[in-house]
Amino acid sequence: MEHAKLYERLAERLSNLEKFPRIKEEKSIAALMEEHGINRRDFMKWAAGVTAMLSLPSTFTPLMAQAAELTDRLPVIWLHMAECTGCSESLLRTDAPTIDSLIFDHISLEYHETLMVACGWQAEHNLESAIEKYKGKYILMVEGGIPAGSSEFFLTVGPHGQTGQASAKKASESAAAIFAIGSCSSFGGIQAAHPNPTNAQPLSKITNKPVINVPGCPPSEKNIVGNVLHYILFGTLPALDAYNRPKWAYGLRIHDLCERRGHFDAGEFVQEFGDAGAKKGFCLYKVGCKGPYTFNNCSRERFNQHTSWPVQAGHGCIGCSEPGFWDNMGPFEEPLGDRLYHTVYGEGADKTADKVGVALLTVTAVGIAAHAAIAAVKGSGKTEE
Ligand code: FSX
Ligand code: SF4
Ligand code: F3S
Repeated sequence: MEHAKLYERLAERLSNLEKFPRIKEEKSIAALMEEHGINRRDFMKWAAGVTAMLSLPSTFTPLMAQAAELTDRLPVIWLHMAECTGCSESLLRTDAPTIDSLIFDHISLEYHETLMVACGWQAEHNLESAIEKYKGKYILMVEGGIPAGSSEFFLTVGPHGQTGQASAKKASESAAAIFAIGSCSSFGGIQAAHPNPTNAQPLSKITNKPVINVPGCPPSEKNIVGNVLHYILFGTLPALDAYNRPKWAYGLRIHDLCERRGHFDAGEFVQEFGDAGAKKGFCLYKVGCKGPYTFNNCSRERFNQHTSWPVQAGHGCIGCSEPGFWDNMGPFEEPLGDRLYHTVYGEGADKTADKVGVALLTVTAVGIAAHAAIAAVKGSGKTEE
């Protein structure tokens, strides 16, 4: 769609949304930001960043700002299954509130076990009434793998002892959009790692409705909030890859935009942690970096307001946004070597990248082969742009 037409369509959607009553009585996002010393200029700068992250033209920045302001029209139900709560922490655990975390405050969060005051019967009642009240309108976010029984280990939630599986299934039925937040909910995660004692499953195996996966252990706050804003703006599913991950966030490999990539291409590797190469910021492939096999935007967006990310901190990517990474990507501090790893776009591309890292080809050959790998990845994507 042409940009002008798309702009018009999105502007119309937002102005319709604006007519809906605010669900929360609390302060506007502008007032919230002012209270935390964030001025309009910072807010617009942030909106421009999110616009670029979602691969939209910069002229869409005012729409993005408006979408953020309208997050209080959106009821959200957030369920916890089997996990470490790292996904929620990713968004909330900041020393100074970021705009992303303030947006999360602003959203009408109808149910979130970590954040809400209610407990026991009251909490269960809140969940039931939110599902009923906002039928067909709420966004469901599920964090955690879902133990699906068939062994003596399973998950129950609340005083009625409802299984997590039943609770996730029920909440999915009336949701307007469903996000699996984190690798546990997207792919099963640590619970589903061998031998998977609770028969933990991804959310997509529990419901028949479409699930947008937002993996990462945890996913960055940017990817969580970006998905909410995308939904407010478009009201439709984003373009997804074969693992139902939004392409705007998971379309490229970590390796493609890594700041150490020049060293990979030049054959300059850290041989062991703390050596001279590590001090010079060389490539971490030989100490286990799985960036060549991992689709995520960490190397571009980083974490904590663009402060840092695993590779910048000196440890390789462990592939935390890939299906089954606990079983497939280990040992985390050793290269995968010659093992073929079946990625989203087929093993061919990764086979090439893998061989490149292991064989330490000449600089030119490395460059060519790596670019061939990227081209192969791009050329064989099987979903629409
Ligand atoms: Fe933890 Fe969330 Fe990992 Fe899982 O993040 S950070 S174990 S993806 O479900 O809490
Ligand atoms: Fe960066 Fe890892 Fe790729 Fe090296 S192997 S360039 S550290 S992503
Ligand atoms: Fe995970 Fe790798 Fe990013 S380990 S956080 S996908 S750098």
